[in-house]
Amino acid sequence: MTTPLEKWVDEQARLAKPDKVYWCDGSEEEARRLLEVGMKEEKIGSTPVFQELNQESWPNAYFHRSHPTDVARTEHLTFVCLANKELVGPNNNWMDPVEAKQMLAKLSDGCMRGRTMYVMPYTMGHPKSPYAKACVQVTDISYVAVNMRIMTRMGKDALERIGTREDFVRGFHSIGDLDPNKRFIMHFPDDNMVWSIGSGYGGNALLGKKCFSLRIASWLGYRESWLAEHMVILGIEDPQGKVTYITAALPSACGKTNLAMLQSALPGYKIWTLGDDIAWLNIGKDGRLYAINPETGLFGVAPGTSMKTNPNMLLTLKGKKFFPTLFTNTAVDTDKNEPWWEGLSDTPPEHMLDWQGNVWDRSKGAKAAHANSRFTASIYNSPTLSKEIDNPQGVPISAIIFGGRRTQLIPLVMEAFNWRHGVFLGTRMGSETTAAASGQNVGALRRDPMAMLPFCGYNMGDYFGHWLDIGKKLTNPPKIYSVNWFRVDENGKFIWPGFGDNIRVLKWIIDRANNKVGVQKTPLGFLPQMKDLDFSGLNIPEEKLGRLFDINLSDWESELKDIEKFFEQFGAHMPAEMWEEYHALAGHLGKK
Ligand code: GTP
Ligand code: SPV
Ligand code: MN
Repeated sequence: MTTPLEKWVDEQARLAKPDKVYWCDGSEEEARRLLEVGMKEEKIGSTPVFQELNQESWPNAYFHRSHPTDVARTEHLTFVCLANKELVGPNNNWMDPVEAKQMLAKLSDGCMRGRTMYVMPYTMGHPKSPYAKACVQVTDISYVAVNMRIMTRMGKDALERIGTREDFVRGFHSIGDLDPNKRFIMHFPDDNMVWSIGSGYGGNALLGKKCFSLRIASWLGYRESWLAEHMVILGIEDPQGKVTYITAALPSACGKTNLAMLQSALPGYKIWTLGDDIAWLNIGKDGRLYAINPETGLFGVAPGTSMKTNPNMLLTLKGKKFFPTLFTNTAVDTDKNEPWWEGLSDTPPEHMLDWQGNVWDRSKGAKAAHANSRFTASIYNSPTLSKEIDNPQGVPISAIIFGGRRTQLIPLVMEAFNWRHGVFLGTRMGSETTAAASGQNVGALRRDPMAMLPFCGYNMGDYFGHWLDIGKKLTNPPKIYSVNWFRVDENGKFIWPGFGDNIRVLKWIIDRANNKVGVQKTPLGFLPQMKDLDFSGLNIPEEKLGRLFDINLSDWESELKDIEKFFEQFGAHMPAEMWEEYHALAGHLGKK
């Protein structure tokens, strides 16, 4: 008897017409074979898909260079297709699902000719977790298949979990001809399906990641009473050995991976890593919020990663437990056959190819690695891996952090008055844009509620309402905080040292969560009393640190206008409670 899974795969093969169909088992031996295929047979243009790097200095490392037009998520080509346009909201591009499927079927007809279709059964979440979801993705490039082995739990357990069920999540992926004009990343939440063609890059192609675990999963969570969030999950161990678990939502390229592996600048404190990008949050029987990381890998920003900023990440990249580690669009040191990116070392190597494969000429001043160049490494290689990583129930969360990249205005840290006010802090988040998405003016301020603007698979007004509903169901909710590592001084320099010193802020947060310290009440929220922040050993004048908490009323005037304009887009979908919070804040700041 043919199972629904086999039937679906067969339909995809009949449409895409690959030369071969290959079912992946997710094993190491298979990954080694696929890397060989990527080095010897498959190409992007004339470049082999993979290149082996120096196995002595960078064990298990392989390099991939993508098409130069295909180096980041493409939000303008990303669509959510529900029959009712109103449901997807102004935060998503919309196309009618029938029309979208017709268009995609035409583009996909024969798109895998001459190629292999890799079939990848996988789960997001531990296969034993009640919160995990069983999925399958097909793709026509070894790069995606090897990445998915690192990022998800692929193979037998997933096949068993799917069995003869119909409700598995379907992902169709083809690089097509990599023509940006024929590139679409389309979501069909009512069919549990993602259809992506024309891109081989990260969030566009590894469909278990943003496409399923956030856009489709947020929609599932809305209907099933849970949350799918763009959040890191970590445990903070204090000097007494007590571990407090928190999550933090920060927009793309704003510090999640760094936070997840932070090397504490305060003696006695230690960070345990559970996830660096996505958290699924469920309400436990005890009325607390529990987090699981649906992923198993770290697809992180390379530039800026070094032994100084993030030593645990570098140790993870050189870890040998789980094979392999991939580098995408970094530069390559041609003398040593090693990956390199800005920030890895103070002086760039003598001879390099830049991310496009051209000889790098330092006199031209251009960056050698792409600003959104990335590594893919298994979380199991992390020296800070939490022992709770495979706990099917997840970990209980004591605090939720919302943060953004704001050079002005937003204080270093602040606590919400209560859950509802905390949700408001999330909804009014803004961040200066980064290179993680293409086609944007990097550095421009955009509102990015809960760091989910590009990833919420339905109307964000309804999503805010959903957050409020979840709060009502939690008898023991986490406290909510806002943070900002990125405030600058008059010379445009970051005031806060960040990275390992962020533990000082986390310490205050867990001290609050454990009711050890008080606060000062301000119109914005609860701010720390300076005496409770451990700044010991920091070589920064008190006066300068104080500026991290300045409230500048005239800056807030334009901020409030911008928030109002943003909220208005959601019309009747915007919860009244959020407008009440808005007016309360405007009133406190003396604005209308
Ligand atoms: P995505 O993978 O795109 O979701 O990004 P992310 O949120 O995981 O960001 P990541 O930790 O990779 O950091 C992105 C950039 O921010 C890197 O260039 C880091 O060096 C920089 N960064 C991270 N933490 C800090 C910090 O505390 N202070 C400053 N100034 N920069 C930081
Ligand atoms: C992000 O942009 O938030 C990422 C990278 O984590 S991607 O997988 O491309 O979404
Ligand atoms: Mn991310």
